[in-house]
Amino acid sequence: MSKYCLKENNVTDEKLFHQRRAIIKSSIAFSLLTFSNLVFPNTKSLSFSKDLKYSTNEQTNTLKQITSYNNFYELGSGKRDPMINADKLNTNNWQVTIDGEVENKFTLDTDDFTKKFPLEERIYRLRCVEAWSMVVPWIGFELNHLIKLAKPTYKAKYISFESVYDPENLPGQKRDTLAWPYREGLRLDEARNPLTILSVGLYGRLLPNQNGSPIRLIVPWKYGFKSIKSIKRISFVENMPDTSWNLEAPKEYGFYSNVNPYVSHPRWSQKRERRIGEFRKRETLMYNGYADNVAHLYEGMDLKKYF
Ligand SMILES: Nc1nc2c(c(=O)[nH]1)N[C@H]1C(S)=C(S)[C@@H](COP(=O)(O)O)O[C@H]1N2
Ligand SMILES: [Mo]
Repeated sequence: MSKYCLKENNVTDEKLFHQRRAIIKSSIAFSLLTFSNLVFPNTKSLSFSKDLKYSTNEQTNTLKQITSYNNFYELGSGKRDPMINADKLNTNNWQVTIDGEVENKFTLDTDDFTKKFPLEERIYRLRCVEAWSMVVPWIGFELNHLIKLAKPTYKAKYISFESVYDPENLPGQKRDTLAWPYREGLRLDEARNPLTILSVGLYGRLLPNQNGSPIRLIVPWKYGFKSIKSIKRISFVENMPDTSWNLEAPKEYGFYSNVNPYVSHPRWSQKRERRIGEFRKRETLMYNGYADNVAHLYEGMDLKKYF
């Protein structure tokens, strides 16, 4: 299971993965199966193709690590709270509104993005991506697919994202720990970069609630908080949008939030990081190791000023 994305391992297809799991009769395999049924209450599996071009070859984190150590302030501010409170997120009749400076405004409902996304072709890709101290086999599609459908007008310079707002059910939203709903933003060219994906699943199944069900962003070269979960609205806008963490602590969290070991957070160095499940810290790489793909987006910018 943890070798899900290794290039030399050809058993990465979801069906083979499940068949193989079914025939391994060890107790470890059994407990994995039970655990996976617990975190994927919705047993619907997704069809997708592998995308090795944008996948890391590194060992993936386990399902248990990926689903029990999370940040999702709507479900509480402790790392285990999102798992404990996962059932408080109601994803029934979910709709995502796409609006703002676009020729085509539209809404997507869960079925649209889990089985018949309007492109009417299978666009789901499996990508192993290192982001926020874990390597996760995400299943998703490039945000650029959706941008092409929406057809931004010449005025659209940024995209603003909003998460679910449901203070009656979400324990974290009963207090104003953050400006709710959770908000994030990207410059349009960052959003169009092929590394930027909307994810709907991991390890072959729909996303567990604590990981941002039913749809969340993954921006691998930025700090974790840019990867907004449980998205309800995607708006194309002319001006740089507000983001929840920037509103909360503007000196600590800027709009760009590119992983950058040379620019410290005011309260801590960002030179080293710990991968979940590892003891030794690693050196943090510029743009989280994706410099070849994204450095051109920031050419000529003062990265200390635009942090
Ligand atoms: N809506 C929402 N999205 C969110 C957050 C949040 O609190 N609310 N936390 C962010 C932070 S700080 C991180 S590190 C990542 C964590 O994603 P993961 O739990 O799937 O690893 O989600 C990001 N997206
Ligand atoms: Mo984070």
